[in-house]
Parts: sequence; C-alpha cells; structure tokens
Amino acid sequence: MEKTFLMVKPDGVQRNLIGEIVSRFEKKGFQLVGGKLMSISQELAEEHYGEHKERPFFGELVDFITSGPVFAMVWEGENVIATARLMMGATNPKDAAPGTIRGDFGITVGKNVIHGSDSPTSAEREIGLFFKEEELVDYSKLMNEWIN
Ligand code: RTP
Ligand code: MG
Repeated sequence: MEKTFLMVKPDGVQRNLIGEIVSRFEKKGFQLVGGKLMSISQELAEEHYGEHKERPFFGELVDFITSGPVFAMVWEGENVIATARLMMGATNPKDAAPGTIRGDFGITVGKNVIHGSDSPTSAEREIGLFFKEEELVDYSKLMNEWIN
C-alpha cells in the first residue's frame, strides 16, 4: 500500500493544529502508520530540503523548520501521496483553495503549516530520513479492509 511522509511544521504545532490536521487525514480514510513530535537538527533540515539548496529562501527555510518542534507522520492508503497534496493545497497559502489545510490555516508561503512528499521517490526518501522501519506499524493482520 502507498505511503507518504507528512509533517506539521513548527507554525502548525505552535498554533495547536496537530489534532485538526491528523483528524482530516483520519476522516478521509487514510491510516496513520507512524508519528512523532520531534525537533529537527540543522543536518536533517538541510538533507530533507536538499533539493532547494540553491534557492534564495533555503536559509530561511532551514531556520524555520528547525525553529520549534514538528509532528512527523507516515500515512498509508490508496493514492495517499497525491491526495494528501490536494488536501494540503497550493504551496503559497494565498493561492490555496478554501477547504485545504493551507487554504484554511495559512497566510504566507514561509509559514504554510504542513509538508507533504511530492512523489513516490520523495516519499520513500523522506520516510527513510525521519523513521526507522520498526517505528512504523502494520495493520494488515487486523483484516480491516471493510473500513475504507
Ligand atoms: P513542502 O516541501 O514544504 O511540502 O512544500 P511544497 O512541496 O509545497 O513546496 P516546495 O517547492 O517544496 O518548497 C518548500 C518550502 O519552501 C518554502 N518556500 N518559500 N519564499 C519563497 O518564495 C518560498 N518558496 C517556497 C515554503 O514554505 C515551501 O513549503
Ligand atoms: Mg516540497
């Protein structure tokens, strides 16, 4: 089953949005297979956002993501990577549709509440950066296919 890496950014944690955000993905029908409240080191931040190393906002991005605790999660479900991106909304909250997480809770691009993997390749890479295999659970033995 497809998995993605999602993270409530420091602004979302500070604004007490963890529950609201987890709730949206739960209600949609996806399954939480891993989650932890954690601080991101400078090294992890630079690795995670490595694709943006040459961009003018890279320094600010790393400073922001290391500025306070984040809530890192792995979610599982059919098409979860693309659907989670739709539920998050556009990168810049000013362009994000109402009803999306960034559209409902964000204002500026630098503080846009949530991160989500943008492809199967980045999902695999980011899950590996943030979680050990044994930190992810396996629901398959519950035989709960009837839920979704
Ligand atoms: P994310 O990686 O955080 O899920 O966001 P994203 O895919 O929607 O956007 P991406 O292009 O990967 O950019 C990563 C984060 O960099 C910040 N950003 N700032 N100042 C700017 O022009 C600018 N552009 C991007 C945003 O916080 C974005 O989430
Ligand atoms: Mg991105």
